[in-house]
Amino acid sequence: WTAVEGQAFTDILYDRTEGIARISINRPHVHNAFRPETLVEVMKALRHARFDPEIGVVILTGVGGKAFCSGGDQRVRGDDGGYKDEEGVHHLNALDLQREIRTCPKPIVAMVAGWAIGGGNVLQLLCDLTIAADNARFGQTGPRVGSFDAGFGAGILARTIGVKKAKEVWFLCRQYDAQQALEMGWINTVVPLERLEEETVAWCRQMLTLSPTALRVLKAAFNADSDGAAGIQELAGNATALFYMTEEGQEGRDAFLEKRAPDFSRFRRRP
Ligand code: 2NE
Repeated sequence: WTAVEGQAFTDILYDRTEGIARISINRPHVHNAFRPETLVEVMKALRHARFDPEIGVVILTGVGGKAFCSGGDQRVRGDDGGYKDEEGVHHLNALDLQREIRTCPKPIVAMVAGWAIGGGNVLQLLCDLTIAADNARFGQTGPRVGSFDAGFGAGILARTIGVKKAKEVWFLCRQYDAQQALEMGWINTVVPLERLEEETVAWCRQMLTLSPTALRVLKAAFNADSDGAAGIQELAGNATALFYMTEEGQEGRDAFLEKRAPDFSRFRRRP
C-alpha cells in the first residue's frame, strides 16, 4: 500500500495498491466513531478515488482490527440537530456519505474487523460488498442512544436481511456476530481476522479483471429501485435532527456518555 500523495488527512488514512483505493477511518480510541470532519475526509477521498482512472475498486475500513466504525461520535453530538464540527456547526453528514457510497460508480467493499455498530453498520450495509473478520459484530443502537436512521438504515437493512430481522435489529438493539450476520445475508463472507486483508484484496482483484462499464451499470441497476428512498432518507435525516433537539433524544446520548442505562420512563408513549 502507498499513501496517496497530495492528500492531507487527520481522521482517515488514504492509500492505494494496483487499482485499489483504501479509505480507513483512523480513530481507534473511540472504535472509529466518526465526527463531522471524519466524514468530510472520507467523502474527499472517495471522490478522489472515483475520479482517478487508475482506481477500479474502493475499500472502506477502520484502523486497528477492533472496529470498523461505531457510528457518530457521541462526545460531539450537540443539542442542535447533529454532530458539532470544530466551528460549532451541527451536521448529520453521515447521510451525505451514504448517498455518495451509493452513487460512486465503482464497487465499494467494506472490510470489517470488530464493531460495525450504529451509523457504522449503516455505512458497511451501503457498501456493495462486505468481507468480515471472524471478530466482527454488527448492530444498531439508535433507540438506546436516542437516535434512529429511518432512511437507508431502516429501508436497506430490511431489503437486505428481511423486514422481521431488520425490525429485530432496530427494536432490540442486540449485537450479532459475523456468522449470524452471514446467515442473514447481511454480509458476503467471513474469514479469520489474519486473512481479512488478503481475502478482501483477492475479491477486489477479481473485480478489477472484469468490465468496468458492466460493473458500473450493474451497481446503478442494483440501486435503481431504491433510489427513490433517497427522498425518504432526506426526510428521515430531518426527523433525526429534530429528535436530537429533544430531551428524549438527549437522554440516550447522555446515558451513553455517563456509562449508565438510559431512563426513558418520563417520556410519553403517544397513542
Ligand atoms: C461499540 C460498542 C458496543 C463497543 O463496546 P466496548 O465495551 O467494547 O467498548 P467501549 O468501552 O464502549 O468503547 C471504547 C471507547 O470508545 C468510546 C467509548 O466511550 C470508550 O471510551 P473510553 O471510556 O475508553 O474513554 N466509544 C465507542 N463508541 C463511541 C461512539 N459512538 N461515540 C463516542 N465514543 C465512543 C460501544 O462502544 C457502543 O455501543 N458504542 C456506541 C455506539 C453508538 O451508539 N453509536 C452511535 C449510533 S447513532 C449514529 O451513529 C447515527 C445515527 O443514528 C444517525 C445519523 C448519524 C449517526
